[in-house]
Amino acid sequence: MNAEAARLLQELANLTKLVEGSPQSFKVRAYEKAAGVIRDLPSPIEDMSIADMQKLDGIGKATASKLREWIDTGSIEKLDVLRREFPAAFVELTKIPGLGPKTVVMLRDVLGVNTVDDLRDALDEQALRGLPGMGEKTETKIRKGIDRLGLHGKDRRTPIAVAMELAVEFVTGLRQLPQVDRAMYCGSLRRFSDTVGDVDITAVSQHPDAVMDAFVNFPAVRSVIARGTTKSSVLTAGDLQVDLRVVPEDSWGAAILYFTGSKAHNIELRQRAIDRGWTLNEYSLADVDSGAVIASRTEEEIYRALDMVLVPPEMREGVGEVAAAAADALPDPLVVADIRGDLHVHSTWSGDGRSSLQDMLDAAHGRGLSYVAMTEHAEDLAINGLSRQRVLEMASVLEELRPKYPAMTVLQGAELNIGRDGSVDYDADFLTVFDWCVASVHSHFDLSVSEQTERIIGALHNPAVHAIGHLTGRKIGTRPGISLDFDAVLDAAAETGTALEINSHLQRLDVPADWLRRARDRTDVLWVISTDAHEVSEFDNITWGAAQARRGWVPKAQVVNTWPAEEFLSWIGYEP
Ligand code: DGT
Ligand code: CA
Ligand code: CA
Ligand code: ZN
Repeated sequence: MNAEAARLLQELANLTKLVEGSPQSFKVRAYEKAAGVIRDLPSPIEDMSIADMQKLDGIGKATASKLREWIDTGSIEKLDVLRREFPAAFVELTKIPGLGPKTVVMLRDVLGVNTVDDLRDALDEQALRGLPGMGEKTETKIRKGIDRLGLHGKDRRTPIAVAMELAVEFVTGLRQLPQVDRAMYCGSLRRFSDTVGDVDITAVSQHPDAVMDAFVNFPAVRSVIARGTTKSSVLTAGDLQVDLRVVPEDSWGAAILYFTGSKAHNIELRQRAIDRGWTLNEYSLADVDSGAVIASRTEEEIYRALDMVLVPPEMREGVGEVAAAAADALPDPLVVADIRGDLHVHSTWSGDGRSSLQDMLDAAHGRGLSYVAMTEHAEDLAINGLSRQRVLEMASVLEELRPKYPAMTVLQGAELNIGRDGSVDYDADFLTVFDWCVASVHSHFDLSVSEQTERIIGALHNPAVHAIGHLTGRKIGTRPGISLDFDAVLDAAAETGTALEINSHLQRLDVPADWLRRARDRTDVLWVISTDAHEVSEFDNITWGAAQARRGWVPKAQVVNTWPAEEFLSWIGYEP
């Protein structure tokens, strides 16, 4: 319930931005803050009275009574009114970079633009350029934004971060039902695509009817598209479709294999079955003539029968994995347990960190990491970077903390900002204070390909820089990444020995998987998988970083933080 309540508050915040014409108004910030509080709340919100809620830091009376209204009645009148005023198709417009709430409301009032498709029409008619503050350049920028976000019509897809949260909630809810023996999300989400068209859940139960009853009544369900005994589909807020299929225990392996896809992967598997006189469908791998089942209960058995090693779900894209699995030539799949250090971590020393330095180190230690780099933001990030003075203060704090962690090497790092010209913070002399530096793009997202490429190559050549953080700077579904000549970046990374980060945040997953795959034969490039954690719970994001690396066919040996401490520390020239 808390996750759903937090989403409703966030939706209230988003719609209020449109009413107030500003993303920064007091009300908007209050809703956003409350959403964050509810999301992290350990106890169920439905057990709290209005008075209890108001005792939470960040929840005022108005928000508390809206939450109570939702718990008691299942809806919030204020939200319903706003949804009528600003339908989902209209709200979509606010996701286009450069279009603020004021502008989209103006476009609606002046040009009758209600949807992204309307906006495309208006652009085609050059209707925007006469409006205040708009010209030909703005039109081009907006058009590019629409194309790159894939926001139009049937192509509309949901970012993995949004879909994952919902899918996990559904799967957890299903597993808690006494009638459910197994449940798992499949489809593009299990393959770890950046965006998904819908969520496909497969479950095993002896009582499918009871399962469907519970499913269509889950808190996140906004409306029911179809309700059957073995298959149902629902829509959640934000119009994400979730399909649930209940299958017999005997078919579990065949079913999750089939519904995980991809279609291209399934077609190649089916061909291997046909070559052997068999059929493969969502029920089983079976002999064509006798109908005898050859394998069906687990994916492993099916792959084995087809003379293949198991293909990790993230690799099932029909890009050569079937041939590789038949030749046992897949890269050894990288798993979380392979990762021995985290080299991009923030604490409250950075203005946007949410856990203290000591809590972050305790958590890293508790996870059994053998090295960790505290990479606080650097001085050029005006709002929350560390001044030189603060860096030196932190050095002595770290010195005091180190003896607490005999089994873990604590590095003083920095997340440097790559300037427009490829330069970074501080100066060459001062940078020697740091044991490990990540350099990332946090500004100037709109430069040309050649400018961006040169900028990154400049940072790669900086002797203080060990790794480039979140290479493209994309936020999936909200901000396109910078344009780069990736091959030139790979060449420079190889030449300088600077690693490229795979950022584990679900909103980032940066370097993108298709780029990683493009680099899969580059044995000369080094990678580092980092959480970029800003609070203790975000160390868990390493699960996503490992999945991203599998999806990108990244060879384990080239990932520097899978190396034992001694090897890694000698690579960076660290002397305690
Ligand atoms: P999405 O939802 O567009 O992000 O991508 P998927 O891969 O999740 O596709 P979806 O939801 O249409 O179907 C789920 C899986 O069902 C898909 O990955 C493969 C499997 N499948 C097997 N055969 C077929 C087929 O003939 N048509 C479709 N649509 N899916 C199939
Ligand atoms: Ca799907
Ligand atoms: Ca589907
Ligand atoms: Zn960071």
